[in-house]
Amino acid sequence: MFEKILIANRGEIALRVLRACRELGIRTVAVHSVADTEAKYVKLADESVCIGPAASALSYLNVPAIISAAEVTDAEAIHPGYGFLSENADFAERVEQSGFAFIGPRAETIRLMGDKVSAKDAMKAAGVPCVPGSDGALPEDPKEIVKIARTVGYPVIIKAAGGGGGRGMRVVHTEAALLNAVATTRAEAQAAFGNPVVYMEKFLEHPRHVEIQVLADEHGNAVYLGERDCSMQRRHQKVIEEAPAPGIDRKAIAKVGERCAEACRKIGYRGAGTFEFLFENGEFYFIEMNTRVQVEHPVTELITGIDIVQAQIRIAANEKLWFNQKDITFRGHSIECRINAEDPFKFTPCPGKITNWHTPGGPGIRVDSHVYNGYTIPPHYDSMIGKLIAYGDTREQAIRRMRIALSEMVVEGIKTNVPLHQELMLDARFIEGGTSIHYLEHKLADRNEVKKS
Ligand code: MV4
Repeated sequence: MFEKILIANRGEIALRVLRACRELGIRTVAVHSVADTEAKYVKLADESVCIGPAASALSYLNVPAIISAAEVTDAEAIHPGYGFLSENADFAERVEQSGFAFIGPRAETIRLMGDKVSAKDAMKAAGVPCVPGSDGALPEDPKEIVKIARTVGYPVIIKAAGGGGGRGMRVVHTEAALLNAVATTRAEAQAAFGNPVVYMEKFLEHPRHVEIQVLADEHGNAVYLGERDCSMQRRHQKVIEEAPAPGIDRKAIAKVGERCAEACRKIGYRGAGTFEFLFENGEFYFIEMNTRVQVEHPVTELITGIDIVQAQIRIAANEKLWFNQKDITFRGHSIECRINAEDPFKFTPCPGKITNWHTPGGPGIRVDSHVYNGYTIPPHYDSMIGKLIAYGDTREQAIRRMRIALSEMVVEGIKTNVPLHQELMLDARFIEGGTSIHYLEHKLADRNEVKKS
């Protein structure tokens, strides 16, 4: 096992990785920007290194500074967390070339999944069900493009190979709009990602976002840890996640989960990963793969009892998976509310000083947050200040516990989205379960309509 790990991230995930390291008896190095000198994980880490000014581009994205910090502190491995450099194949390559272990997949795997066309090709070849569409990149020939769209059937969606997570896509409803949409998406993709390659899919109108968590080791073993439903989102930012996904047949999950695990074995995947699917009319359609630990990993941890961050570290240290698929059991239900420092109605960020902070507790409640009473949220980063995670024997119990937890939560000095979560935990459609990816946005639009009238 490693003796010392450098954590190349900030916020709650830096603290989460630090705690995993502690439990494994591994010493930690926190790297931080000037703006995060007072952060909790910086103080709790065994060592810390300031790697640059507040701007992420000069600190948390500063590859030479991070590698130098690993060198001077004699760390053996680097955990990238999520966001920042976590899915940057060049970073993973530089880390390994500098003699450190990258806690994540091999650079070539990150590169394969970073290109959404090659990711889909690889998954299709490995037997993962995909959204029907162009097989690979769209050709230049307009006649060919029109032909492909006729075969797929309108509406279609044009997506950038270099995009992902909702960036660089355009829905097309008619043949008349097709070629313009392709040209515009290409131009935007070139400008945003330096890659004009686009592909086409059938546009699914009311899907749910259901993702499969996997773990794979360097010895050919791979398992799936069930699914998460992340449909409750606004502008491609997830707001609530839960596991298991309400109302989906367990046999269907086992089938798609096994396909994902088998795909991991086929491509030689290493570490934790997430297969993103759209789920509509009882079918799963792969869209993208994430090669990092995800914000919402705790809901899976609570229903499986498996520590995903520790698993990432042990896999990076070349350990064999210490359990197999039949040892994994799914018990109870877990829901996560992302707590953001933002206006609960206008969604504008609201950084500043927390003048009073009390977190809830009691049976089945977990709070993953790096903030504390008197902490000042810097304006330079993401507005998520923590995650409230509830567990119960049933979904109903998890919801009840979440309502109580939200009522106990005290955050003063800044605005947060706690009132939105309180509203959602009482929302009839949420309580029923199984809402589509559009539900929250429609609900918020309706709410604004009511306010205007
Ligand atoms: C789609 C889709 C409908 N049909 N693909 C958005 C994020 C990116 N990961 C893929 N996205 C979508 N791809 C087809 N063929 C709808 C979306 C989508 C979405 C997906 C997941 C979660 C939230 C979303 C919000 C809007 C659109």
